[in-house]
Amino acid sequence: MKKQAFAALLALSSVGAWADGQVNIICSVQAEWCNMIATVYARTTGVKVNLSMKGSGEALAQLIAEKENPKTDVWFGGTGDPHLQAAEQGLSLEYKSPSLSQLHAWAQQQAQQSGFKTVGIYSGPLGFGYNTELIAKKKLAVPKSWADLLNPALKGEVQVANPASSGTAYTMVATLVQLMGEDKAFEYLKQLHKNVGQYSRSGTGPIKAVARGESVVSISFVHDGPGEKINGFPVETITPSEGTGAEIGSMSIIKGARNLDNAKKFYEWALTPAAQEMAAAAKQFQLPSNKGAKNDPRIPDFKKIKFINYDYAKYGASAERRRLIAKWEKDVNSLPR
Ligand code: S7P
Repeated sequence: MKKQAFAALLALSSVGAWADGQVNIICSVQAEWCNMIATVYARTTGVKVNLSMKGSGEALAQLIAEKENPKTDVWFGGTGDPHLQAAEQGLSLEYKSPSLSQLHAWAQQQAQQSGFKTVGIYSGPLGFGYNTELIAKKKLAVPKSWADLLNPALKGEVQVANPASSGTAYTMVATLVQLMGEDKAFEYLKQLHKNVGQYSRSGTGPIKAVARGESVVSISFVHDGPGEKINGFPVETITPSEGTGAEIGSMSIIKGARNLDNAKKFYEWALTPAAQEMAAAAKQFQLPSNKGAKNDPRIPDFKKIKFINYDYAKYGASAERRRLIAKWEKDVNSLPR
């Protein structure tokens, strides 16, 4: 959506002071996108939007904590695996949107796999971000493969989030396990650990650190790169030559939502092409799930990326996530660097 269209949408709205109630949303995409959807939705519908911004891992933790007394109506965005765990743990509500047939197959599959307790709203590939100026200054080669990240010259220069708190980093662990087999993947993670300068709490932290010159390379969703570049930072992205995984960013209605009607209305709106095009307007370049949404040219070209056949059902299961994270803590994170 163009800036002028967004401004016109705001100007058109003349609704009263939250005459139509409220909706409480946990928003797990970046702040600019969260704020844009909240503002446009509130101004065009008269529904007050209470936003709480949290990464996917943290959002799931909050929903578990408030299970007996939910304060959230909709969980918008965030990696798909924790949305599947929320579905499995009875935290989200079954809801079959009449718009499902307008969505790409991967988004519909996410809904079916969860018993219609979540739905795909975007997708994006996992890869690397790198600081072009630091790479040149340190005379390093651009990492093109998972293997390249083990280069001893990158010691302390790789940033990735902690899989225990971040859906992005969990996607990395699950991707490597599927790509290499579990034993080799954990051997790889132990080697990678030597080059990791810091495990951040949130999945978007590493590419921001790279963009600001605090680290050379990040393991990140590559759709988070163009926004940093637009903001003037020297950052590029690449996907690994051996293959990679992708997230199915998802949305769920919370079971026990206090504002259920408004939750369903927001959910329907968020699946429309116009709402999904706001991502690019907010400098976020995930692939929208509605087939009718216009795709910004800065969205990664999925046809040029080598993908693994990511098993969302298996790696979205709570027991598998718990097992892999515990193993990562014990076998990898406990090692000295
Ligand atoms: O909006 C950018 C993005 O990378 O952040 C989302 C997610 O909240 C990341 O969560 P973690 O902090 O738990 O890794 C992604 O879904 C999204 O693409």
